[in-house]
Amino acid sequence: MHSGIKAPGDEAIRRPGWRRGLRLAAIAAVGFLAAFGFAKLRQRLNHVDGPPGMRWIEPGEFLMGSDDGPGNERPIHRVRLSGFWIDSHEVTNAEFGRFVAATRYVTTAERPPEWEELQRQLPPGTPRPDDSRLVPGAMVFSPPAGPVPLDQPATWWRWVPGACWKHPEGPGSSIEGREAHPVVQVSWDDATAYARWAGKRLPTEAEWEYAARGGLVRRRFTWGDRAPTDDGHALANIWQGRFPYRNTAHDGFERTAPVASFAPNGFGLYDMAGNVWEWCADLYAADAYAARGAEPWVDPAGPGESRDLSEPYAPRRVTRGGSFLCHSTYCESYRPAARRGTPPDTGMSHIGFRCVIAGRDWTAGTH
Ligand SMILES: [Ca+2]
Repeated sequence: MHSGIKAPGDEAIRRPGWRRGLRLAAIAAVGFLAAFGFAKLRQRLNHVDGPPGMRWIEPGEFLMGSDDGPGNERPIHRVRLSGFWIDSHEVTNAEFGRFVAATRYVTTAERPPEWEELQRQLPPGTPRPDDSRLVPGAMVFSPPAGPVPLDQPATWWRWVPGACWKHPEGPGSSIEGREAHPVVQVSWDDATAYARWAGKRLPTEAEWEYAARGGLVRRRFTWGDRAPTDDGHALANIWQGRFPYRNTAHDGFERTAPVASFAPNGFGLYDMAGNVWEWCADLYAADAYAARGAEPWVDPAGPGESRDLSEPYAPRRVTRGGSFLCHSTYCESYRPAARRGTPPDTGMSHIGFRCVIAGRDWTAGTH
């Protein structure tokens, strides 16, 4: 028989297998399309139903903290959270500007510091500073000319009278051209006031970390375990070079970057690592996790009082996410477990925030 002609028997044997393959492929295709369509539909519903610029974070449980980081991140413990909406990016200068225009809000950095308030945060007996020091201003990152001891942040931070959100580096600087950058030089009070105006609130520290992890479990970074390098593919706006005096800005940004300049995490959230630190609602306690046992903590709202042995007089609020100043040789605070306590009344070049709305239901605000 000619090899190109099939015997009737061959056809009969082959056809069922061929048909079965086709049927399986069809089923797989339908399944894929259904899943894809469902995901798309869900995404669209999110888009239509959700607050603008926010992502829905499903209720769930996660492992908070780390076992190999600084003591204030330990131990890893279980946390269960209700669902919430979270801003997909940090609050920008443009957004903050709309708030200020609508409310004529004056930020902490634009008001003269009150001695009575300062006094409460300083060791008893601290003399009153000269009036020339009690002027509006904020802390501006000012890189030294060369290497300095890394335990002396005062060598790279400068109190600049007149520095505020509109003039982040002081008088003469402006946010023109930086409308899409995260707002900085805002205090915890400023961030809270903005959130209230927007019908939102600041995230709890637990909500922030859950969102930052983007669904990954026990990973070192928001994108996985690959450590950023000084000359490799940029994963976030952090520091490259020698901290704090030589920044090669290999990632494209010496200071803040426009929000969403880097890839989002698994939950579609931008800049949960680097760019600017973000205020959280919680008071800061270095040992906040110590009392948390094996049972999951449900919707933890942080300690009732601020505890930080290194700063016994100044109550602090939690900041998260690290900033454009973070480098592995100084602080690897772009890790999602990293946490820091920051005086709530101080504006700084590298601190901003984002907001959340608790629960699926939300009411459209007027803004
Ligand atoms: Ca950078």
